[in-house]
Amino acid sequence: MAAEGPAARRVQVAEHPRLLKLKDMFYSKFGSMPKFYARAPGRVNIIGEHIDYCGYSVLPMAVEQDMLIAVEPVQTHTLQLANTNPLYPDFSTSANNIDIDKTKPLWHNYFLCGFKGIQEHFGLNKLTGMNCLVDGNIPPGSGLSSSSALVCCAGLVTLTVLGQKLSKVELAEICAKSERYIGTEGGGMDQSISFLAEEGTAKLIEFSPLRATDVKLPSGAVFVIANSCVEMNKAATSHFNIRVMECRLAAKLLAKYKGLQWDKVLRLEEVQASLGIGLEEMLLVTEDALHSEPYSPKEICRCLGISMEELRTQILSPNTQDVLTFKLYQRAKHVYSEAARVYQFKKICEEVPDNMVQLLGDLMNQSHTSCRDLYECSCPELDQLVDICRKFGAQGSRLTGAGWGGCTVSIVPAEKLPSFLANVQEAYYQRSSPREAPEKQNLFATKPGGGALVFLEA
Ligand code: ADP
Ligand code: NG1
Repeated sequence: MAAEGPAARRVQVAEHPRLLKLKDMFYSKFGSMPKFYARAPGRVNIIGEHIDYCGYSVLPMAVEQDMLIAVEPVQTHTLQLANTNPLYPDFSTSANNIDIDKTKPLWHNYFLCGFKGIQEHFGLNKLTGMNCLVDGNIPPGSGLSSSSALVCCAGLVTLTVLGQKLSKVELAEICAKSERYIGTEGGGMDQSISFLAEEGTAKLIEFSPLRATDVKLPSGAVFVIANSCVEMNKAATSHFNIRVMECRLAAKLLAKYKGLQWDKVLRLEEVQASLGIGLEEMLLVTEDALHSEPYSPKEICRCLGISMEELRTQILSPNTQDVLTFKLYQRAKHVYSEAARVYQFKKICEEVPDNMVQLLGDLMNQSHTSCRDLYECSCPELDQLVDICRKFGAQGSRLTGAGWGGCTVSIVPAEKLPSFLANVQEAYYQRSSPREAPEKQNLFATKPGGGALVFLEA
């Protein structure tokens, strides 16, 4: 059963200041009027970090911040992209010859990922051109998925211009796959929540097959996002892909240890599914099968009985082929324990115990510890921010998204919110070292927002 595609909503542009501004800028830029607008939101991942690409469920919600694009289809086969932010230069290319340069994650390449994904899905080689003006307000490189929001919005724009229909699940799957053209081997969390989000509810996102289930968050608490102000572009470094490869190698070694057909195995979840055992038991298997000292490529080849060439070309991604050590034990321990925390979080939300906020906070704190110590995807600024958030009233606080910078998410009892915001503002943004971006964008309470949409002028 395919769910409906993203809704098209009729709006009076004059009543929406951001749309009106975009429309005016579009006219100044292209000398014509946009025919429609599309938006796709960013997200905050509440719990379940770095486990989507291992096949495990995650628990994000969409945020209000989004990518908004004004669009005019044109008869030429030229794709013209402009951005309201002067940091992102204009770009133009033939719509029939999309080339995505993996060596430089320039902003327009994210648009091209979504564009190409839809083009390929329908097997089209002569695409109509379009003029697009992009306006985004998700802080970039901050773990709130600005990149995926852009890929998803571009995918939705392309689908709309083609006059085709796809379900939200199909769109999410296409965009998850096509964002990998940028070079990062991400899971599908960001694209899934961008399309499948619904206002007022977080979602448990499960994979293979992709599906989303409502998770009702506690009414007595607020989720607060705080930006460490350390920006980190996933595609410009190899941190992210190294983790994906470490998980892949750990899955293969665990599968081999358990006598499974390891060469077909890519994800840690597949090992668990093949063994038919629980996550607790997988942690014990990990302790038996792997050692905590880092593995050299040579040792991995010996364990798997493959050549260095096979390891490099058949298992590793292009930007991880020269990595000297892989930490398999620590990464697998993080993944199996984090996957268990996601289910515990959902169960607590369903059972609504009296000390719910405290229990959820404890899980978020454990998640941060695991990200910091086992997965090593935190950084000193994130650790400092998490400590400050806890000190001023958060029941739990953790990094969110890929890490190595970006944002934290904290669960704060509703009555403590005003003092929490004032104190964290003082302690992190003013006292330690004055951070530049305006206060509202750095520290804000957030609620589950809605998913991607097309707007037509009424
Ligand atoms: P994240 O998805 O966590 O925000 P990424 O490093 O994956 O971080 O993606 C950030 C990149 O997305 C930016 O470097 C930029 O290329 C692109 N991007 C983000 N916001 C915008 C925007 N408003 N307009 C154009 N490109 C954007
Ligand atoms: P962000 O926070 O957008 O960099 C990345 C991945 C997710 C997930 C998280 C970590 C992409 C597009 N996104 O998100 O799939 O693995 O890291 O949980 O690669």
